[in-house]
Amino acid sequence: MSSLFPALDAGSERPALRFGDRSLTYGELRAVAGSLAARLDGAGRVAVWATPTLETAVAVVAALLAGVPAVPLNPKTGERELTHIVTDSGPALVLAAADAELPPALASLPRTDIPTGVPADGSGDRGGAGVPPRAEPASPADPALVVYTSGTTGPPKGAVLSRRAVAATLDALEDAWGWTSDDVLVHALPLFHVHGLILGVLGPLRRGGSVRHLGRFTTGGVARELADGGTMLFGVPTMYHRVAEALADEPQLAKALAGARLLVSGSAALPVHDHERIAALTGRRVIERYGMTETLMNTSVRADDVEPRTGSVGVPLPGVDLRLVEEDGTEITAYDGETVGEIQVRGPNLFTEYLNRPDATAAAFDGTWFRTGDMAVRDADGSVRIVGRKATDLIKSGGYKIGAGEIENALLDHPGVREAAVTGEPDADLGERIVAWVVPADPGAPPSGQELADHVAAQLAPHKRPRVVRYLEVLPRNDMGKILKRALRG
Ligand code: MCA
Ligand code: AMP
Repeated sequence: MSSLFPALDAGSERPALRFGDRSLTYGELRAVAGSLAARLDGAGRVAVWATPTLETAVAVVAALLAGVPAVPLNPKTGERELTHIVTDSGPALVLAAADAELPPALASLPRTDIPTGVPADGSGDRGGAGVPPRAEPASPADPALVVYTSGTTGPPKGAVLSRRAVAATLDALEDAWGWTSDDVLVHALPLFHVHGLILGVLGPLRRGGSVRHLGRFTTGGVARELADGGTMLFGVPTMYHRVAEALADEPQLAKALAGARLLVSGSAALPVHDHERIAALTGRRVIERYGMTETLMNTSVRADDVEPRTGSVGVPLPGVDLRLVEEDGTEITAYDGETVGEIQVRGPNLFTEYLNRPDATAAAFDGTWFRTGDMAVRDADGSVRIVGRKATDLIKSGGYKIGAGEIENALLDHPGVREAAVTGEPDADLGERIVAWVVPADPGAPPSGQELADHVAAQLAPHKRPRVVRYLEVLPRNDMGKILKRALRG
């Protein structure tokens, strides 16, 4: 793997990135990201203020060209979580769009504005002629990105993802999806997670194709871009649910989806009802792939699969070993569609470690196998169906993974809260919604649900805020004092 982005080395007038009315060709991206990369050489880790804009894509590409690991930051992250991420990852500087306002938690970091205009030295004509391709100094085992992800307890951990892992996962998807330089990917995913950033931006760039990012998700935006040359759509189930809801009233949307080459859903399970509504109204089947921040992509339904695969996440990707394991560690050999076990994986797609957390890294592996915590069955043809999750304290809401423990800790920091427990409840739109069970410090004057939601949003992130708050006089506990979450029901 000499380069993560062969098409960027070549430079051309082909479109690479489009965000709203701003775009860059491969030649322009080479010039802009190349000049930023020259300034980052040897910088150590760099944080990227990952707004859903052209700047974020340029900054991450520049960091990769410079061989400097990038730490994408959710620009809506609250104070407590941002302070943790910055302290833990220790970036040398933060890259941000020139017009971005940075919060106090980043005040101590030097800031570099991300350019998006081609340098004025003549190196950036549309084809980028005259700019020598940059040698990427890093080796495949070197870190490309550190992506923060929630666990059941404690603050988020930084998953260190190597250049090899990024390349391996994207090349495996090329095979599974017939992904080529002719593909124009449309999406509106956030750019601080694997789905939106690695698959959704680095994916098209590695293929020499292009990406059109909508800035924010709307069904109208999806319809417009797919009708105007988009060939692929990536989304989380909440987005496909909203598409399914809108189809009856938006004939242009159905037509645009019908014309796409590939509709891909991931990050959480797409409910059968939404699969079926989309298939019925567009004639197209959404395919699912299954991955994790720590493993990148593990399985996918193949684009050339002729069978409808509703409810399946497909077969292991090339290079990925996957096994199912019983509670006692015994490997399940049956491909019977009913024996449930934990998915464990190994392959070049796996993360290297959790940053500064050798304990957590060691606990995540069973020998060379990574324990995903996802429970599944395998069908006779090797395809995998996910049936649940080992940890009840992990919630998937809108495709975001959220640990109950981090929300409980934030709630307990509120002076009006004496005790708190957090659970996930089924939600047609979000998959699961976060429910906070609160024993108020003063039963006569409990803090309002809005106040607690705002508190969690300000400390952690808006997507971690409770959508429902229920008040109790005491939390149900067992003899050992452990909260009985199963006894908490609406
Ligand atoms: C509401 N808002 C608030 C508050 N209440 N802000 C501060 N304080 C409050 N109390 C704001 C929100 O910030 C947001 O602002 C707006 O109100 C609406 O927010 P919300 O209702 O939460 O969400 P939504 O706009 O309805 O978003 C649904 C969504 C989103 C678009 C589907 O959940 C999403 O983008 N999900 C993608 C998750 C993802 O990419 N996961 C990948 C990780 P504003 O309007 O300004 O936005 S998993 C992964 O990477 C693995 C590898 C995999 O397999 O893919
Ligand atoms: P994250 O840690 O945020 O990267 O989320 C990874 C988790 O998302 C996995 O462990 C799964 O539980 C879930 N996930 C991802 N893709 C799918 C899918 N297609 N179907 C069901 N669950 C999924």
